[in-house]
Amino acid sequence: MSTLRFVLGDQLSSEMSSLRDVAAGDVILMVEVAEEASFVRHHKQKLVFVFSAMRHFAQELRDAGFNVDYIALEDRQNSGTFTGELARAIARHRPERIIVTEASEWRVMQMFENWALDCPIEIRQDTRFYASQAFFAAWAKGRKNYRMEFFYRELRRKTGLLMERDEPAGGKWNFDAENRKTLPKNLAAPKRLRFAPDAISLEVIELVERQFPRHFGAAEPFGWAVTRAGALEALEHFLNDCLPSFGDFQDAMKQGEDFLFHGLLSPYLNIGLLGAREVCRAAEAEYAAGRAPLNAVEGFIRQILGWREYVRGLYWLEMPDYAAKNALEAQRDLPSFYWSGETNLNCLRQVIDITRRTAYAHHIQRLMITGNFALLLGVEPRQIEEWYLLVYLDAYEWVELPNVHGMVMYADGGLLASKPYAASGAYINRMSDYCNGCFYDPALKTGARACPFNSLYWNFLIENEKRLKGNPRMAMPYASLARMTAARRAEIQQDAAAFRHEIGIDSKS
Ligand code: FAD
Ligand code: DLZ
Ligand code: SF4
Repeated sequence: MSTLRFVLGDQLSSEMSSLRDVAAGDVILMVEVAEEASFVRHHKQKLVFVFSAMRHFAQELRDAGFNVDYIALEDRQNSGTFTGELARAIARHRPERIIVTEASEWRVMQMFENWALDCPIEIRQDTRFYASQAFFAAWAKGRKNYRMEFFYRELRRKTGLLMERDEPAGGKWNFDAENRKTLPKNLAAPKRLRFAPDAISLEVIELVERQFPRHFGAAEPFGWAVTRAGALEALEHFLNDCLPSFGDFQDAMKQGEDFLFHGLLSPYLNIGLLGAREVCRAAEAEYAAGRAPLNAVEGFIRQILGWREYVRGLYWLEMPDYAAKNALEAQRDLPSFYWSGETNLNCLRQVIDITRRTAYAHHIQRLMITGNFALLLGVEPRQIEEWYLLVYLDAYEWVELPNVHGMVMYADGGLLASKPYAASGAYINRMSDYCNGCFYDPALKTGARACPFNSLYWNFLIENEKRLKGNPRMAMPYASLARMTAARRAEIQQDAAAFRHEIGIDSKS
C-alpha cells in the first residue's frame, strides 16, 4: 500500500507540497489529458512547453529514483480527463491515500472538490507563493477596493526584500516614475537566450501539430527552456544582460524588438521551473552587489512580489463571481483580426504577430495595445479573456483573469484599478515606434487616415460617462470632454461607429 502523489502540469517542482514527504514506495502520477489541452485553443507553443516540461520533469524524478506513472496524451487507454485518469490510477495502484497540491485555477479546484473517489485525498496548500490565500483575505478584509501598492508594501515588510531596517531601500517604496523612459534610437536590446528543442521537445512538437492543428499560433521556432536547468540559465541571462536596463525601458515598445529588457520568466514561474522567492532574492542580490540600479530591481521585484502575488490573492478571494462581472456592460464582439493579425492598425498587427510567433508579448503590449483597444471598443470581457487565456505561454486563469478583467477591461468596477487604462494614439506614439509604419496617423483626429484609437478613446468616454464621470482620477479627460461641442461629440460617435462597421463588429452594438 502506498501513497499516490498527483502532480499537475503547472506544478513541476521538486519543492511542491505534494512531494514534500515522498517515500520510496510511493507513486507519482502525471497525466497529459485532452481536456486541459483543448478547453481553449491554447497556442501550440504553450502545449509544446507544458507537455515537454512535464516529460522532462518526469524523467528527472525517475533519474532521482522515484516511481513515476506517466500517462502520455496518445496512450491508448487515456480517458482524456484528470478525473478519469485519477480513477484509472487508483485501480492500477490501489493506494491508501492520494496527495495533491491545490490547483492554481478555480475551474480545476472545482473538479478536485467534486471528486468522489474510492480513496481518501489530501489537498495541500501551494507553498510557492509568498502570500497564502488566507494572508490576502486577512489583508483585504474591510477594504472597499484592493490597491496593489499597499499590499506590496506589506509584503516588503513581511519578507524584508529591499528593506533597510524598517525603511524601503533608497527611501521610497516605488520607483515607477523613473521607469517610463522612451528608447534612444540607437539603443540595441540584448540578444536573448533561446533554447534549441531537444529530442523530447521535437517529439512533442510533432504530437502537437498532429493532435491540435487548428490551435492558435506557430509551434516553431520553439525557443523556450523546458527544464529547471534551462530556466535557471534564462534567469542568469536576464540578471546579467537585461536587469540593469529593465526599469528604464519597462514601458517601451519597439518594432522588431520582441523582448527588449523583459524577463521572459513568467512561463517558468507559473509552471514551477523557477520559484518566486529565488527570483526575487537573485534580483535583490544584483542591487546589493551594485550590478543593477534600484529603479530596475525595485521595479522587477514589484512585478513579482507585488502584482503576481496580489492578482492571485484577488482571484481566489473573488472567484467565481469575479469572472461574471461586467461593470461597463461591454457587449461587442472581439474583432476577427485578433486571431489573424490582418489589420491596418500597425500597433495591433505587430503585437498580434509577436504573439503568434512567440506566445509572448510584454506587459505594456498586452495592456496598452491589445488590451486598450478591446477596452475602447467595448469588447465583451468573456471574449477578450478567452483570447488572453489561450494566446500566451504563461496564461493561467488565476493570473490572466484579474489582469484582463480588472486591469484591462475595468469589468470589476474598480476593485483592482483606480481607473481604466484607456489611452489614445498619442500614448502609443510616445511609447513606441509603431505609428511610423502605420496606415493611420496618430496626430489626425478625423478623416480616413485618423488613428482609430483617437475616436474610440473619446467614444469610450462618452459611452461610459455616467459610470466614470464621478471618478476623481477621470476628472481631466471628462473636463476636456465637457468642453467639446455637441456636434463634435456626434462626429466622434459616428466615426467610432463607422470604424466598428469597417472591422465587422457592429452586429451587437
Ligand atoms: P517582466 O516584465 O520581466 O516582469 C517580471 C515578472 O513579473 C513576470 O515574469 C511576471 O511573473 C510578473 N508580473 C509582471 N506583471 C504582472 C502582472 N500584471 N500580473 C502578474 N504577474 C506579473 N502574466 C502571466 O504570468 N500570465 C498571464 O496570463 C498574464 N496575462 C496578462 C494579461 C494582460 C491583459 C496583462 C496586461 C498582463 C498579463 N500578465 C500575465 C502580466 C504580465 O504581462 C506578464 O507576467 C509579463 O508580460 C510576463 O513577461 P516577463 O516574464 O517578460 O515579465
Ligand atoms: C496547461 C496544461 C495543459 C495544456 N495540459 C496539461 C495536461 O495535460 N496535464 C496537466 O497535468 N496539466 C496540463 N496543463 C496545466 C493545467 O492546465 C494546470 O495544472 C491547471 O489548469 C491548474 O489549475
Ligand atoms: Fe496604432 Fe494609431 Fe499608431 Fe497606427 S497610428 S500604430 S493605429 S496608435
